[in-house]
Amino acid sequence: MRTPTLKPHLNVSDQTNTSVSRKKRSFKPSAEFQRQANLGSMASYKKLHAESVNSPDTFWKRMANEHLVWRKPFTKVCTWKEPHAKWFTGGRLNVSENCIDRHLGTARENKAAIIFEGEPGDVRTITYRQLYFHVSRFAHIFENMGVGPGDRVAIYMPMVPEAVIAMLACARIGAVHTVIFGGFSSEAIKDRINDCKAKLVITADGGWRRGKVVELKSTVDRALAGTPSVQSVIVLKRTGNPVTMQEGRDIWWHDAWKGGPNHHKAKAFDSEHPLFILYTSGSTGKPKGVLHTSAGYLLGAKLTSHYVFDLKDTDRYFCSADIGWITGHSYVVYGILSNGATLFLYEGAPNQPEPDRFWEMIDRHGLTILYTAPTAIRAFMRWGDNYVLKHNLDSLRLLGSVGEPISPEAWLWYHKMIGKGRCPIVDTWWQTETGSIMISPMPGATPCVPGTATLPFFGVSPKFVDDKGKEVPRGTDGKMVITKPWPSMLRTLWGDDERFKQTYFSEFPGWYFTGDGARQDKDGNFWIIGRVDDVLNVSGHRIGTAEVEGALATHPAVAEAAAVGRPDDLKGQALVVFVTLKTGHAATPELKEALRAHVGKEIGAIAKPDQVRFAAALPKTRSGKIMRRILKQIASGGEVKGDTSTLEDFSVVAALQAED
Ligand code: 7RM
Repeated sequence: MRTPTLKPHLNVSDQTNTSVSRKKRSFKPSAEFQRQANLGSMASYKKLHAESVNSPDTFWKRMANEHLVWRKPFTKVCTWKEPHAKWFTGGRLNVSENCIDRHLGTARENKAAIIFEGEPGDVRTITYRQLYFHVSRFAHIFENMGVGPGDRVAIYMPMVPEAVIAMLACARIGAVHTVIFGGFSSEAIKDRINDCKAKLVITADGGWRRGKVVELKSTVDRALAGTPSVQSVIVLKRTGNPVTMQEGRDIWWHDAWKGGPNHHKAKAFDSEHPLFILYTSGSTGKPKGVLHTSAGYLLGAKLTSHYVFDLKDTDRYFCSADIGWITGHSYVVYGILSNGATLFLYEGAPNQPEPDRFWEMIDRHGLTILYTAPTAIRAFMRWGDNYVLKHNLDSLRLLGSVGEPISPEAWLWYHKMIGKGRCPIVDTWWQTETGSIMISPMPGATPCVPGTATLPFFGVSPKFVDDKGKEVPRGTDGKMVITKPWPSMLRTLWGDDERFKQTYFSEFPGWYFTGDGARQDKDGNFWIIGRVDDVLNVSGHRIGTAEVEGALATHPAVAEAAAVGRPDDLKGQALVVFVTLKTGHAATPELKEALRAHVGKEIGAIAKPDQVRFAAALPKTRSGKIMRRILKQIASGGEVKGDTSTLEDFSVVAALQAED
């Protein structure tokens, strides 16, 4: 399947063409930051990057030996038979041991691995030693339940330490976790569990979000009505809200916990042993199960955390992403704990009880690094500077951004208001599929220019091409491809290798296609523009328009639906759906609300359309394809421009513009 041509897509989410970015302000790392940095000069960056792309085997061999704990050394660095990569063949290790046991017997043993704060204000600290004990117990519990290497375990949890413990316990016994974001509906859970045939589900009675309990167990119960593979459910008591426990299937976390052994000898697994499946949106209705394996993934997460976050033993690192997303996998769990830093984990919303929650926590816990998303930064800006100014943010030394392009305005606000002009900002570009950060400044080396993710990480070699795969000149927008395999790249899509090839390696044979449009400026900096496929980025969440359309199509009133994005100040993109109704259904405001609720039920609240527009007909080509490009322009309130010659009936467009 070819993605549509570039042009019409690129202008939609282009937040980089602002007056500020034209000024080309550059922020060099301070001498003070450079002195203490894990990588302290452009010369060292250039040297290592050159080595990583020119002699990848030498580079990755050294990095894998320096950064990972091996039980059995690998014999071959990389085997690349497009599109399948194998890294560190012959090697064996245990990912959980690399995140926990390696720190035991060192000065890190009794330091905080996790400082947790619940939304209601409860605080708990878990040392590396204690984390070892918790994970060991659950590794035994899972094994006793009949879960073994390669078995799938679904995790549907709030942001609490037990979620991290569950992930690490899976890794410890070689089980494959699939974390499902707590905002997904029972339908979405069911589809994911059935796709990977999970045996065990780990959930909670609920979690706290904006002062309310998010029910998780009841949502799981509805999903499990249609998931024959699930044998057991472990339920953490978090909120104390009543839940139904099904005899013989469900067991409380604290009951399972009682009397188990405190030590678990981790077995070593092959470098390519599957570590997790993470479902993500693509351009068709069915979510893709991105598969990551052990050694390469862990090395990517570990190394980028070391260099990009400049992680130190003394850091108290806060990432606001949920563990249900790839950011939560790589930069809440694996990259941070494998480096032995202290992870700060927060359960709830940034504006609970007041919009200064993050700043208050940073001050109280003395947090040193904050990694968050542009959509959150835009919300902070909107809530007002006073919430920030009330608190002392002196402990912060580094800031990060991920998930969508950060506008120069938001960058400058983040830099001045939160970083007090003192903290470097790492704007990190990467994807669920890439496993770890691919383009980002090195905070002690790279001059930052607001709006650009700057330069590629080690081993990353991007190119920009036109629709035919021909490289475009510097400064020109192109589709971004990655030309060489890297250790943390996805290995396949679970159960659908064909789709894996089709999605990532068919458009430009030989290269991995990112799905993003981008350009490189004359200084070599990379400006990411946004998706060129039918994937939206709503508040940093990936949503496939086809998924939303598929959900709407199952509503009895809907004849046809088309979902598009429209630029939105707060969310980056807002989701607008155009719907034609079956005869006998009236276009009422109540039906609009019902359709929004229906999408919420089918996918989850994050996919609820911001706007539902009824239409008598949708603009189509003569061959019957919906022309989303035109709908996008209408949704954005703009003129309908560009080629409309393939449009079957122009009056449809006029009618759409007149409506709503
Ligand atoms: C980590 C993550 C991936 C998509 C990606 C981009 C967009 C992510 C940035 C960005 C501009 C960034 N994984 N994206 N980071 N765009 N600058 N720093 O977000 O799989 O959920 O999304 O997100 O379009 O393709 S993801």
